[in-house]
Amino acid sequence: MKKAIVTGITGQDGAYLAELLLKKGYEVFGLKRRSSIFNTARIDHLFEKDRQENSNFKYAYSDLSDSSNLIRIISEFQPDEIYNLAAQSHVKVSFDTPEYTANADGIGTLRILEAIRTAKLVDKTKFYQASTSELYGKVQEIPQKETTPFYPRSPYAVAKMYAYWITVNYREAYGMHASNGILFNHESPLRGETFVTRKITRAVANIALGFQHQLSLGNIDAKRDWGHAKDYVKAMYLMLQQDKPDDYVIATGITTSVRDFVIMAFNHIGVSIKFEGKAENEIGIIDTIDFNILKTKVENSPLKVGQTILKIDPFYYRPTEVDLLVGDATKAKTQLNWTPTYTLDALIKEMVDSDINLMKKEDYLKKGGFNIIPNVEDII
Ligand code: NAP
Ligand code: G4F
Repeated sequence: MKKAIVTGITGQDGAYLAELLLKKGYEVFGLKRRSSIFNTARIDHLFEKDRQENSNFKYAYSDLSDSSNLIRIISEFQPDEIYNLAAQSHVKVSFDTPEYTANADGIGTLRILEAIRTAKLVDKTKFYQASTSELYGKVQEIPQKETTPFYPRSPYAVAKMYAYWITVNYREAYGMHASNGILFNHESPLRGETFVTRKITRAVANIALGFQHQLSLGNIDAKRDWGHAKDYVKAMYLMLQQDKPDDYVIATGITTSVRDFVIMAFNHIGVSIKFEGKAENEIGIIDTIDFNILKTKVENSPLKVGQTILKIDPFYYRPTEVDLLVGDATKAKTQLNWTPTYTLDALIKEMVDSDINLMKKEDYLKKGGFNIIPNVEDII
């Protein structure tokens, strides 16, 4: 039985990857950090299975700032594979917490690589680093591929740049099986609520139900290449099954603006939007409503034509923005036989439907609508 350590187990990708590896018969050791509130909602179903069926899912407390903890865990568990998914992953937050972000996202990767060396596991343990399309930042080429020069535009991206190169360096210096997945944005019903896609799909649900009046966003003209996290964790796994380590872009090859994401998400409930005004004064207004569609999603919705449901709030602007990302995943297609299976339309449908179901639950109202994650029994 293969053994894998997954850092960032409580995050979106940690949850999907753990489920995938368990299905493939791995023993999975998830690393989670201590929190003052429960932070395991995305993986609680795996704990339940563990208790009921004595399955192969275990976890330990850990933090990427704690070298001795990482050395102890890696030495004791002797993993075949380590997937380093833990990170302060929010780009805007990294401008407020640049030093912490550098420590966790940059030096944290070094700590794991050094722990592998200290535990004398260089020849045994394969390493995956969660690299990012944010490395391309102010893009030097369209679309972006493995050979496109990096131009990071945030403390997050700069920290991830260190992590990328230290992974390459340990591969070249010590012969480690260490690979970078340069993943473009990937989303799901489990996506953190402060990333723009989930913020939008939650707002669509809440606005349709009358729990929220307006959605406030920042730069709606930014463009992203959005895929589904389920597809992207498969690529992580495939990278570590190769004879040789390497770096791969994982993307759909299609780019869409935040504005169009909003339009598509509201269209899914039968609402079309028109935009008025410019820049910070721009607003989104309900233009038409197809009540036949809306009724199938939310009965007795209070939505009305002419209602303003979107406004721009400069609070969400970033000091330096990444305007456009679109990836070329030809290498992954050719060498890993990886292709995305979700269209953006299907992704949005799944996220909006999931959030409508979530918001309808009594629990949601009781808890004020925060910190609730879809209870997805079988997420892969
Ligand atoms: P996420 O949902 O934000 O999850 C991040 C995980 O890291 C959470 O489990 C979090 O714990 C944990 N974490 C944060 N700081 C930590 C620390 N100092 N020590 C230990 N654990 C820590 O992110 P994701 O979307 O799953 O992304 C997974 C990885 O891929 C991240 O490294 C991200 O930067 C990278 N990435 C993501 C995307 C994307 O579009 N999703 C694209 C490219 C790369 P808590 O649950 O306690 O917060
Ligand atoms: O959803 P976002 O916060 O994702 P961003 O910045 O692209 O980063 C995500 O993807 C990266 C891969 O490229 C990961 F490495 C990273 O960890 C994270 O998962 O923002 C997307 C776009 C940005 O241009 C942002 O300015 O949406 C724009 N945006 C507009 N209004 C907003 C908002 N973003 C957020 N979070 N909130 C807004 O209200």
